[in-house]
Amino acid sequence: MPKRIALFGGTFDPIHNGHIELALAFASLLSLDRVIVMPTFIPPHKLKNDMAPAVDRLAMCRLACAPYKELAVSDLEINRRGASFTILTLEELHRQYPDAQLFLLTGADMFLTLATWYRFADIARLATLCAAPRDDADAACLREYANDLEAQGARCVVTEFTVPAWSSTEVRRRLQNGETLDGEVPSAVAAYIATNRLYTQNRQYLNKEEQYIDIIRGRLTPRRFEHSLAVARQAQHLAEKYGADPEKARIAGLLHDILKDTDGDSQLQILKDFGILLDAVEQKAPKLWHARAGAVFLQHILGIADEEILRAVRYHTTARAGMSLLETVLYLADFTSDDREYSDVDVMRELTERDLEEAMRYAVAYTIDDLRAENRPVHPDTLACYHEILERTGDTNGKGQTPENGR
Ligand code: DGI
Ligand code: FE
Ligand code: FE
Repeated sequence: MPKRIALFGGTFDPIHNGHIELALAFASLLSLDRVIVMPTFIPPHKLKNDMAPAVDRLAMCRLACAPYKELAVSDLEINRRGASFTILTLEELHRQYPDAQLFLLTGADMFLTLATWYRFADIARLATLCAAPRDDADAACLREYANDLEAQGARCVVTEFTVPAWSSTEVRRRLQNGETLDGEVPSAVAAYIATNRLYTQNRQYLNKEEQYIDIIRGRLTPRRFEHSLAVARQAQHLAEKYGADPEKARIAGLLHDILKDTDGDSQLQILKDFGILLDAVEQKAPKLWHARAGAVFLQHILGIADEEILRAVRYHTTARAGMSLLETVLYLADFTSDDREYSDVDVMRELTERDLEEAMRYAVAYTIDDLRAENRPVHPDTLACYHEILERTGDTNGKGQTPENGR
């Protein structure tokens, strides 16, 4: 039986990292056995049209709290469906855990209104009232207010540390403007929002592609953005020419470098969040991360389910043995797009127009030579790709053409 339990209520629309940080900070500060995250029911007449349905708010809380053993999520208030009076919930918790000491966690804003809450005296009798300031000014305000409450017999905890003022409103605003989230919410929550298209009703895209272009514009430097558009054009062209799906090729081209300008730590974090382990060569080669992490981002955060597109992005840097036509098209489009300028880009373009296999042989040999010249590790997938081409084309005595460096 847990002995020290905190109730953390709120609309959680959506739950964000500030909420999690606050809950974990109190769990450790107060040695809590459990923090119960309790999304409030919102009566239908109070639902604003940018709010997410209760089931989704609940699901996001569950995803966000899943990694932490001290955080639990309750659907008590949502299932009760009446107005979410905190005192009723506290009394219910008191019935369930008669021996436990109860705490009530609130955001700084809410804390400053506590005295006006329905049956405040009973709330104060049942639970210790806790808040964390957002900054120093806030801290002074909260302490003064806490003193007043204590004068009325309440027990209060206002923390010494501050918790940054992240907000659900800001998360919704970003999503409505087509901006991407960047660490404001746990990755699993971002994925859920994307998959279920929450908070984006106000933004009407003509099609997916328009949305993807907005997303990469926000994430990439202007130069990398132009590169992505150029690779999309070239991938579409090659797909039309060689019989791959031009639509998929365009999308893969647009999105292939989606994480190229994201810092390495964030890329590693995305991989970690979704349980992807890097192999030994990948760990030593940060340039390879954007392809793997990019594919994971597309799948889990943008909600792209198409395996062909995901694989094309995943292998666009290393290539691999057994590549599909779409993978080959993207790989070569990345080498031959309009914006590329390395010493023998013209040879590469000419080969790509003539014969995909020859072009792959040249491109992969080029990459391997380049890496060897710089003493960087060559990924086993790249070598496997190269050996497969040599076997297929019957050229087993050496690497065929060995291009110059300079890409
Ligand atoms: O993202 P782009 O610049 O458009 O192109 P890309 O995704 O093909 O990345 C090219 C970089 O990746 C380039 O610096 C070489 C590096 N790279 C490609 N294959 C390997 C590799 N690096 C290592 N260490 N091992 C590889 O097998
Ligand atoms: Fe790339
Ligand atoms: Fe690229």
